[in-house]
Amino acid sequence: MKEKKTNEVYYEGRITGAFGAGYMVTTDDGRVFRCRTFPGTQSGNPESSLAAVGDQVEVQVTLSGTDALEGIIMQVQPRRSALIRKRDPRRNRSREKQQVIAANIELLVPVVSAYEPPLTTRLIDRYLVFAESEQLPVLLVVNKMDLDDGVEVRKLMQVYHDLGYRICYVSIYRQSGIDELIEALGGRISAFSGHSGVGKSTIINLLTGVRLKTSRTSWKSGKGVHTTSNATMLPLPAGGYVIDTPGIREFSLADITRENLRFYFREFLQVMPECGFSSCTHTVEPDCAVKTAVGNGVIDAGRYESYLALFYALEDER
Ligand SMILES: Nc1nc2c(ncn2[C@@H]2O[C@H](COP(=O)(O)OP(=O)(O)OP(=O)(O)O)[C@@H](O)[C@H]2O)c(=O)[nH]1
Ligand SMILES: [Mg+2]
Ligand SMILES: [Zn+2]
Repeated sequence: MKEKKTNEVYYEGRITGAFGAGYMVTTDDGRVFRCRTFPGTQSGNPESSLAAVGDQVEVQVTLSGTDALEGIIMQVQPRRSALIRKRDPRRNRSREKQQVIAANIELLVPVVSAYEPPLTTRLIDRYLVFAESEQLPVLLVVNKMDLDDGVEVRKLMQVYHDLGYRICYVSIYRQSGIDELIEALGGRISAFSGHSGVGKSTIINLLTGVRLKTSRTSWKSGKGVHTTSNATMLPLPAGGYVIDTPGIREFSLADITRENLRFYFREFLQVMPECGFSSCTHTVEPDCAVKTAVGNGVIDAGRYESYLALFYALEDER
């Protein structure tokens, strides 16, 4: 019997896939390892998921003659940003409060569709609040423009355009708006998120040439059945990555309170100083400049309704 000579090698890499208990780690020079965590894995993010797609990690690989494909995650670096889903306390077997869906993303891409499922601005506002609170750039994508003449949808989206958010209108069926989308992603690490059935996986398949599972009917069940169940990070031909996240129904606004919510509606910032009370919540107070601006049409009424809905919901989310 030949004596095996083993030696340990360490690599820096990024988690590019999460599958049950295992992770795929891709190093900067393109090596790919199947990895797992172990009780001694050092976390830079206590109280949160130990490892998630997008995490920067150090892995230990034991070389034993042939090229090794498996490794152990020794250390997870602190996250610069995180998309989080709140745990269902009834199903939460681990003690972590927050489940990280994707880490270190540089661009949040909320995807909506013109129809099927119908476009709801309330969800867009929720994403925007999250992005503003994390100081994360946003790109809004409206898919399935083939199902609409575009007039109504563009009218609904005009408010976001006026607020300075970039919007890409695409149709995968017609292959329209794709070049503009690729340009807008700009080599960054982007997280696509949105209701089930809006076409996230279909868009990502087209951008990356990878075949993610898509579904014809998932949104119709209305039960949050998602075709995509694990976050996957895929390289874009022109640089950067896209993360296909499961359609997020309960997007956690963990760091947002009734007190700071007002700062995440960017159009409130200019008028807020004119409110009668410096601590004005823009809900029931008299002499409120935000409410006046809504009355004048300076602030969009739908946006203000989203503010109120979030304001009153925040208490319950704690
Ligand atoms: N009409 C039309 N349908 C589209 C377009 N893009 C995607 N679809 C369809 O929309 C359905 C859902 O697409 P998916 O890519 O699975 O949606 P998803 O957002 O990934 O859904 P989950 O993984 O469940 O979150 C599929 O039947 C697609 O073929 C489009 O541009 N136009
Ligand atoms: Mg999908
Ligand atoms: Zn006010």
